[in-house]
This record gives sequence, structure tokens and C-alpha cells, in this order.
Amino acid sequence: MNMTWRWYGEGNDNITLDHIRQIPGVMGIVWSLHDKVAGEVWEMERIQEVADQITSKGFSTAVVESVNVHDDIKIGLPTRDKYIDIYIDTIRKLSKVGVKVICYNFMPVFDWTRTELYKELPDGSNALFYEKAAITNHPREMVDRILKGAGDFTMPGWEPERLAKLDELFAAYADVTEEKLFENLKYFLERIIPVCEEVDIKMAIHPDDPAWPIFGLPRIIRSRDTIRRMLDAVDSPYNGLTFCTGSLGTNPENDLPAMIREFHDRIHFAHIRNVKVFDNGDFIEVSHRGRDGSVDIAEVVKAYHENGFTGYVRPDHGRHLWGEEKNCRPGYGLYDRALGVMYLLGVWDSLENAKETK
Ligand code: DNO
Repeated sequence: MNMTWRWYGEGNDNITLDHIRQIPGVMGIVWSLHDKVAGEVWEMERIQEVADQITSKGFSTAVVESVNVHDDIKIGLPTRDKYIDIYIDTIRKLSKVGVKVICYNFMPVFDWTRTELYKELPDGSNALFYEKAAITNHPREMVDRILKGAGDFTMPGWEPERLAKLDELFAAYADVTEEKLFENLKYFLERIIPVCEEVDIKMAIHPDDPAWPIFGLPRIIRSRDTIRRMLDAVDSPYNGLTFCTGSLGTNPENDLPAMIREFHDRIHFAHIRNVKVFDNGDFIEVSHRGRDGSVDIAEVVKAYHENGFTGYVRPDHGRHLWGEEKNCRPGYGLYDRALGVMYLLGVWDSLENAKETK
């Protein structure tokens, strides 16, 4: 298990690389060029600049999250080839600075979706919350609430300029069924995976969050069967997964440890976090500790350990603690994620120790 930490970049994150160095066990930085919108060219100088900042503090640059996929690729428009060429250009450039895994998603219009960013928990902290009944047929209201809540912090997949044209975007996706979206993903993968094989970069698709269709938009990476179909469609080790327990864990029918056991050799990046799912389907993000939520995190780590997992891992969203929500990106505060690292490493180390004393 190779522990990493998502960092939004110099001047764009309230947490610095020097802070991150003080969290035990973190070896790599999960990074990106966060000002790039989907479909834009990534210049080599910019890539090199961020990679140098990261390596100068002793961290690895192996994981990039995200290189966002342009909507034209997801919709399957004739312009998609142009955007796939740009994507390939970025893959090639990233391979020159030690990148080994790219995390991306294929969700139409929205990346992760929540209805509230600062829902108070019984202990006085607050966290991202999803209320099923609040998802109506009118995404505008939800989008405005999320963008307002994020304040000055940018959030990948929530670009205000793109979401300003929400009606047009929804209209463009009108004929994109689940089947069509899947075909478009396959088309994209068939073009990029040979390049990934050549430059040794593994693609790791992030599951849909939450794990079901929203606002009538199709979602295709949300269960054991949909994941199996995607992996089989382009059957190369370079076509893999970001296995996110927080996203897949929103549907209690997903047996996460069983899925890890089945897919472990195609999981290149593990996002580990916990959610508490209520009987009515609402859910809130909680601490990483297993008993605080609905995901048995120790069992998840055990499933990785059993399979000798050597891939990259990061604690995912955390609660906002001790008032930090005033000054951090939603879900990406310092404290709860740092506690998460220690919980995950604690479970891992105890499994290692037990193995040694056998
Ligand atoms: C949530 C993240 C996702 C992820 C993208 C990858 O915080 O895990 O936003 O970065 O889906 O493209």
C-alpha cells in the first residue's frame, strides 16, 4: 500500500507540501493542473514546474487526478477525436515526469454530487451530505448551492463557466443512453490504452458518485457488473480502476471487500473513505473509522492486504474539523484526512505485524 495525499497546488490549497511532510507514511502527492478545463492542452513547462515542486520535497509524482474528459467525448460528437488527441498528448507529457496512474471519470455533466456541503454531525463537525429528496428535476438549484458553498475554492468537475450552460449541456446529453455512454467510453479507451501501454501509464476510472443515475443522466461505473463490463471491454492491465469505497459504498448492495478481491489486479488507485447510509438512502460522509459509518474500512484494508496490494492509496474526503471549513476546500481539510491516513496505516501495520509473527 503506497500512501498518497491529494494536493491542489501552490497557492490553490490551504495545505502546503511542508504540512503534508509531517503526516506519517505519505509518500506521494496526487496532483493535477487544476486550472485546466477539460479538453485544454497541458503545457510541458507547467507540468514540469509542479512536478519539480513535488519532488523537491521528497514526494513521488506518480498519480495525477484528474485529467478531465471533455463532454464531446462522453456525448460521442464528431469533435471527440480532436479532444482525444489532446488527451493523448497529455498522457505522453505526463509520462516524462514519472506519472504512472491517471485517475479520471466518465460521469456526464457532474463529477461527485451532494446536496449540502456542511451538514452538522452529532459531534459538532460537519461534512458533505446527500439527501435523495433534494435531488429534483432541477439541477440548477443544486449547482448554485454547491458553487456558493465552495466559495473561492475551485472544485474539479464543478467549473462555473461550464455549468453556466447547464441547459445546453443537458440538451446535448438528451440522446445519450447508458448503452451509448458505454460505447463512447469504449471508443475513448480503445484509442488511449495502446498509448498508455507504450508509455507505461495506467488509467484508473473513478466510479460514479453517488452510485446511481441522477437527474436522468446515465451512470455506468457503479456496481460489480458495470465494472466487470468496462474492464472486459478493453482487457488490458492499463485499463483499470480507482476503487472508491465512498462512492461505491453509497449503495449498500455493493459488497466492497468482495469487489476488491475480484478486481485487485486492476485497481491502480484506492480512494478509501467511509459514508453512513441511512434507511431512506440519504448518506453523509463520516470519519474513516469503520464503526462510524456503513463501510467496514478494516475489512476493506484487509481485502487489499490479503492480495499484497502495492498500488496507490489515499484517504478520501474528510469531515471539516475544529472550524476549518472556513478555510478549506469542501471535503479536503487537513485534520480528518490526516486522521484517516493514520487509521488506514494502523490497520495495515497490524495486519503486517500479524503476518510476521505467524
Ligand atoms: C472527489 C474525487 C473525484 C475524482 C474525480 C476523478 O473528491 O474523488 O472528484 O477526483 O471523479 O476524475
